[in-house]
Amino acid sequence: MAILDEIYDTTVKGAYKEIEPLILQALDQNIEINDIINNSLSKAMIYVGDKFSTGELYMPDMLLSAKTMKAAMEILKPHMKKENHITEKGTIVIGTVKGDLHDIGKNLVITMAEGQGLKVIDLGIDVDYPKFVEAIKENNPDIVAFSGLLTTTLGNIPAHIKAIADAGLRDKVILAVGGAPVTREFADRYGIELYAPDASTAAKEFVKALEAKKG
Ligand code: B12
Repeated sequence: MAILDEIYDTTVKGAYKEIEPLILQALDQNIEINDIINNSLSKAMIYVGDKFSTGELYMPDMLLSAKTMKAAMEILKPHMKKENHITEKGTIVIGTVKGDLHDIGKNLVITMAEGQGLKVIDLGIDVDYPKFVEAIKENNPDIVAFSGLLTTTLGNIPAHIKAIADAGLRDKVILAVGGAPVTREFADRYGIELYAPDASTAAKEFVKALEAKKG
C-alpha cells in the first residue's frame, strides 16, 4: 500500500502508536509535507467527521483520530519550520473561539505562519472575549485570528468583534477567520478582512496582508 494511504488508514483507525514510523517513512521518501497533511491526515479527519455525522463512528473514535493527527504533526513540525528568521514579519494573536475546543487546524495555521517568519501568540481553545482584548493590548498584534469548527459557536464571532471594537481596538488590527464551516461569505458578513480555507493559504494571506499594511 502506498505510504499516504497507510497514513490515511492509520489516522482513520486512530492507531496513534503506529503513526510515527509511517510519517518518518513518508519523509524518507521525500513526500511533500503539504501532501502528507492534505492528502492523508486532513482527509482522514474529514472522513471521520462525516462518519460521526452519520452515527457510524463515535466521540472516542474522533478523539483517537485527533490524537493520531496530533502525534503526526509533532513529528512533522520541526521539518516545517524555516531556519534563521532574523526579523519577524509581524505578530498574530490567534485562538479558537469561545465554546469551541477544536485546535488541530489552529495549530496547523500557527506552524505554517511561524514557518513564514511570523510571531504567533496562541491563546488556546475556548477563548473568551476579554482574553482576545487583553492579548491585543499586551502584544499590539497586526492580525487577530479566530479559528472555529462548530457552526453554533461561530455565532460568537460578532460578540468577539464587538468586544474588540468596544475596547477601541478594531481599527488597529486586521481580523482573520477560518475553520471547516467558515466561508469567504461568512467573513464578509462580519467585515472580517481575511479568510483562508487551509493553513498554507492562511500563512500566505497573512504575509500578503502584512506587506500591504507596510505599503
Ligand atoms: C477531531 C474532531 C474533534 C475532536 C477535537 C480534538 C482537537 N483537539 O481539536 C473532539 C473529539 C474533541 C471533537 C469534539 C466535538 N466535535 Co468535532 N470534529 C473533529 C473532526 C473529526 C476533525 C477536525 C480537525 O481537526 N480537522 C483537521 C484540521 C487540519 O482541519 P480544520 O480544523 O478544518 O483546519 C483547517 C482549516 O479549516 C483552516 N483553519 C482552521 N482554523 C483556522 C483559522 C484561521 C484564521 C484560518 C485563516 C484558517 C483556519 O486551516 C486548517 C488547516 O488546513 C471534525 C470533522 C471535520 N470535517 O472538520 C469534527 C467536527 C468539527 N466536530 C463536530 C462536532 C459536532 C463536535 C462535538 C459537538 C461532538 C459532541 N457531540 O460532543 C464536540 C464539540 C466539543 C467543543 N465544544 O468544541 C462537527 C461540527 C458540526 C458543525 N458544523 O457544527 C464536525 C464537523 C463533525 C461532524 N461532521 O459532525 N471533535
